[in-house]
Amino acid sequence: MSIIITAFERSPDGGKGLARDTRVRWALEEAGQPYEVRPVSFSAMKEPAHLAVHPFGQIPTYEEGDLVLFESGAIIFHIASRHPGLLPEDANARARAITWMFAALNSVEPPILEIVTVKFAEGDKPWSKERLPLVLDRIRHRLSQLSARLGDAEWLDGAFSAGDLMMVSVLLRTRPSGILNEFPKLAAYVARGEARPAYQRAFAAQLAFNTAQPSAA
Ligand code: GTB
Repeated sequence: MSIIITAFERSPDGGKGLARDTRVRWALEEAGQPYEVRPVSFSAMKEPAHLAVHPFGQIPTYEEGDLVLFESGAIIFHIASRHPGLLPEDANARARAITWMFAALNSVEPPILEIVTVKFAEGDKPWSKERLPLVLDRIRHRLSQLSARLGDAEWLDGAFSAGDLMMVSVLLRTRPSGILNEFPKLAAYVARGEARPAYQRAFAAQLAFNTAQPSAA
């Protein structure tokens, strides 16, 4: 059954891999699953055809036969559940890997996303400049806790898992802020994720997609 995901027609990051289709591409590459990409423009995202696939008018989505999914976490959990390589066989280790997926999405990503809110959505507000250092300190607090837990381990809990895929993807969102450099163990952890051949293929694919010349038609 062929897999189709959606991605920005042109990501605002110009191919830096920060949009959430990259994490889905990465999971598919780790699982050895071929996929196609349907580009969606910002305006098309809010049209009924795309809203039927994604109720919030966003990317990424995932279609496989009559299965239609949205939310990168649910998509990656689905891929990891159906194919070997992203979740351990042992039931307890599997539960812990899933816990790290949730931790990435529910405890680490939210403070990081506040940077975007404060800089862009609220950038013109008079209190925005004062708020930014508070947001950065909240991120620092969470990253220091994560760094303490990771310690000198290669991955969060034994072998690389979907938990690491999600955590590395979330941490990559801090790259434009430079804050990751304050946490050498986390920076090295992210570098290990980026060095994985599956990540490299996913990154190259989204870059090619975002830098392709528009067709003459
Ligand atoms: N919780 C959802 C999930 O995990 O799938 C969130 C999905 C989401 O935020 N999608 C964004 C989107 O479709 C793209 S990834 N936005 C358009 C809209 O809401 O209208 C977020 C994103 C966008 C751009 C960059 N960038 O340019 O660096 C990085 C991340």
